[in-house]
Amino acid sequence: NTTYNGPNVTDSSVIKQCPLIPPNLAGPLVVNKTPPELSVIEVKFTDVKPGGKGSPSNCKPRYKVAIIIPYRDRPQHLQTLLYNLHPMLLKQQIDYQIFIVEQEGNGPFNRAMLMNVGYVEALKEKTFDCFIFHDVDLLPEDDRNLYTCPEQPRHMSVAVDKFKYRLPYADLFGGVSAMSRGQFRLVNGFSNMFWGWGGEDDDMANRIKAKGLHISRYPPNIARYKMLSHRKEKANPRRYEYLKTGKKRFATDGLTNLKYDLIDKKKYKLYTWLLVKLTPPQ
Ligand code: NGS
Repeated sequence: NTTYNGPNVTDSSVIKQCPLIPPNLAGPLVVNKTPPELSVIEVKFTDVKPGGKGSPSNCKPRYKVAIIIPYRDRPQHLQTLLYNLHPMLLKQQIDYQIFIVEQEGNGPFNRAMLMNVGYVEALKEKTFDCFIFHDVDLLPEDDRNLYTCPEQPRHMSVAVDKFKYRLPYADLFGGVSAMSRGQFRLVNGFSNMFWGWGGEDDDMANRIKAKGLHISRYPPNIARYKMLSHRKEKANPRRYEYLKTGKKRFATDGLTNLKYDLIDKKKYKLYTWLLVKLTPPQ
């Protein structure tokens, strides 16, 4: 007469949950701005699985994380980011996948809309818990900056070398930011109205506040990044106007009216690539 007491936790065949704090973090990282060719990186990164996926082999990850990178025409930046990001994410013992969401055509760039697309398309693959929205030109400098699901939306790129490692203003939510699946749905994602540079992240900060959430941050000695240099993009002259009137559109402008065509999708070794044609909202 034996009673079953559930799985034996001392049994080495049962994989345990990963520790809350990953054990092999180093702290400050050596950032490399001159990476080898992509084909060389692909061979070198044996722990990265096709589609740009990684997960720990010896413990059960706590978080399923989609890294969403809005993109167009920055191959050098992409190569550099992938070279620096994958090793850090592998050490963080998360279950992750990198999505490059590329805007088709030469029209004004819509970073926010690409991130909305990334959220929707990533969820077709897996029920990710957490979404990290990541500019292609920002390289993390410390592996204690965990790419995990925050209790509150988390602004990750707190201290950037370009701003002398000081936060330019308190409500900044641009660069790299993290939101849970539920938080992003709650705020209806990003606005689809911001074509050209600027403002879309400030509108998201307003959405976050309007839903009673707040922006959280790691300390600046950890949430550090180097920015790769590039030409300044053309700013959207209407961004202040849209910001001012944003509140009345929070419920109707975002995930709820997102329109796009997925032109192509490929799983490369180091990332999942989505080519997207955006349709401006009516
Ligand atoms: C603000 C922009 C934000 C932008 C931030 C930092 O002025 O979208 O600068 O930009 N807001 C408006 O234009 C209304 S950065 O220098 O990092 O490119 O994120």
